Amino acid sequence: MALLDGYRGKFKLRQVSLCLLVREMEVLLALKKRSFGVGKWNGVGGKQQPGESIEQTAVRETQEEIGVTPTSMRRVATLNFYFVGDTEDRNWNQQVVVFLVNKWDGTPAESEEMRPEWFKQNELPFQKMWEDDAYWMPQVLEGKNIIGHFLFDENQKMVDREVEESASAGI
Ligand code: 8OG
Repeated sequence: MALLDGYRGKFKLRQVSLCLLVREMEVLLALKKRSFGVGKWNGVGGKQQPGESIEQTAVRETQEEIGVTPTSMRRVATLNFYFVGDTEDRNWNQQVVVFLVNKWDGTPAESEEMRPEWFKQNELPFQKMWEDDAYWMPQVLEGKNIIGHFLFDENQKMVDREVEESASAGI
């Protein structure tokens, strides 16, 4: 039995947004300067607030973190994260909803939280990214829709994964 079987579908997952700005052969990643994921390169995003759609969260977080407003974006992945030992009362599991953004207003700028930089899509800094990213980010940059499930242990090491292509990126 796959390790993930003990987790998948057991919890209501909090939703979190993640936006990847893309332009000709490049993707914008930002270095996280504080809190969860510090020192890692990632897209921009954060937690959904009450009353917000996940698309609204994605736009607000992108404005807050790098000072640009997405004007054209597409949902491309739904990633479910579980952590070994999660229970109803103590859990860090969450669902990351990923958007590709191909039009925006403004110019990406550094904030207290993140330092943005353009990377070639075929030269991503996987050694300094979340471990799961290598299993879905190249695919979404190629235009695929992905649904993923990932299990991490208490040292933030990935211990199981399931990644599938989907006709749409919904749940
Ligand atoms: O609000 P906060 O900074 O905690 O949001 C965390 C951000 O990190 C949010 O945009 C979702 C994103 N994120 C995870 N896990 C992973 C992951 O494994 N890979 C990537 N690329 N992003 C992740 O929370």
